[in-house]
Order: sequence, then C-alpha cells, then structure tokens
Amino acid sequence: MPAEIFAGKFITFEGGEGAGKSTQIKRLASALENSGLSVTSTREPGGSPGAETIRGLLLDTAADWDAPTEALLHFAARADHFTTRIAPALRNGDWVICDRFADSTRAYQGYGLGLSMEAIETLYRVALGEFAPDLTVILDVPVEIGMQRMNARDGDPDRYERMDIAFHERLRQGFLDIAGNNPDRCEVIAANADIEIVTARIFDCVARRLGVTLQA
Ligand code: T5A
Repeated sequence: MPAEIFAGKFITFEGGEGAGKSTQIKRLASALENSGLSVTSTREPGGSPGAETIRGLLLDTAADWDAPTEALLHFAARADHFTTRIAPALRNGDWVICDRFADSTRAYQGYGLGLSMEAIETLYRVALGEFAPDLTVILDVPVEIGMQRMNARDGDPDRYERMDIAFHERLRQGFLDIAGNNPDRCEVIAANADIEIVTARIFDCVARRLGVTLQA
C-alpha cells in the first residue's frame, strides 16, 4: 500500500550518545513556532503512553535483552507511537520533530549489536509500511566528546550508555553509512562545536531542505 501523504512534515534527529539532540530540538521547535507553524516534539523510545511503558523495559539496566528482542520492542513502541501520536499530528498539519526514530534501531541494534539489516527492514515494513521521515538530521560528534558530555550530566547511565567504546564507534560509523546511503533524506551535521554554531548549521539545513524561513 502506498504511503499516506500528510499535511505536516516529519523531522527526525539521530546520533550517538551526547550528540546534543534534545538541546537542538528545543531550539528548532521554538524557531518553527516563531515562523507560525504548529509543532509537536516527541521522542523514542516512547512518545505515547504505550511506547513509554515499553521504554521502561528497554532502558532498565537490569534487563538483558538479545538483539532481536530489543529490535522487536523498539518497533512495537514505534508502531504505537506512530499510530497514536505521530500520524494524527501529521494529518493535522503539524511539523513533528522526533528525538530518534528507526535509524537508531539500524545503528544500535544493527551496527551496534549485529542484527541483520534484512531483519530490521522487515520489522520496519510491518510497523510503518512505506512511511519515512521528510528529513533526518544526524548530529555527529567524536565518541569521546559525546561520552564526556554524558559523564558531565547528573544521573546513572542507562543500558546503552554503559556499552563499551567499540560499540559507540560502530554506532557512529553506522549513522554515517545510513546518511551516505540515503542522501535525499539525511544530512550529517558536525556537532562538535558551540551550541549556537550547531543551531545555525541545523537551521540552514532545515530551511534549505524543507523550504521554510526560520526565525530564531
Ligand atoms: N535506542 C533508541 C536504541 O537502541 N534503538 C532505538 O531504536 C531507539 C529509538 C535512548 C536510548 O535508546 C537507544 C539509544 C539511546 O541510548 P535517551 O535517554 O532517550 O536514550 O537518550 P538519548 O537519545 O541518547 O539522548 P540524550 O538526552 O542522552 O542525549 P542528546 O539528546 O543527544 O543530548 P543533549 O542535548 O541532552 O546533550 C547532552 C549534554 O551535552 C550538552 C548538553 O547541555 C547536555 O548536558 N551539550 C553540549 N555541550 C557542548 N557543546 C554542545 N554543542 C552541546 N550540545 C549539548
């Protein structure tokens, strides 16, 4: 079945740990609202009541899921999030900004944990059919910089933040490969710079790719 054409736009932010996604999503959401657009900001795993329940299972440091189980849980959460929150907002004409989406499953469960892309793409089609983001912004930082940013924050690390450096290097390469394979959808932004500089790069990307005038 062909993908539904929505009135709104769907922008996803991706990257490894400490890339600065949450920081930059707040700034982009505010600029889009200042330009007169209706914005929904959301995140994965989570974003809807059912998906937030599954998030608790996924990030629990006591859990020891294998890669297929993790991918199934991420796509179960994503299917609920898409049906109950993302699609209704897009039908309403909102610009929906999502902190992580399916590229995180490709990077973390695929490149990171070794699940095949064939398995991941099968789950994608079951959960989302032909739906895809209008734009994916991939924030790229060296692994050690991302880890330093995470370590400087309060709170205990979750399951993924506890993985070793080699895992995080595979993620970084995974996101770069995904961008290289999907140039029409993805743009890599160098995010190892002052917050203001990264914001300017993202605003330029969104304006150029989606034809919107942004007011900071
Ligand atoms: N996951 C998720 C999967 O394995 N598969 C999947 O399919 C999906 C969807 C989610 C975890 O789940 C995994 C990936 C994740 O490990 P989460 O708690 O939602 O975990 O965390 P993350 O998505 O990783 O997001 P974080 O909030 O941890 O990091 P952000 O949003 O990238 O970074 P942010 O903005 O919070 O910034 C981190 C720190 O750096 C500072 C900020 O002030 C903050 O202190 N900072 C900067 N410092 C210097 N210069 C800059 N330019 C900075 N930008 C931000």
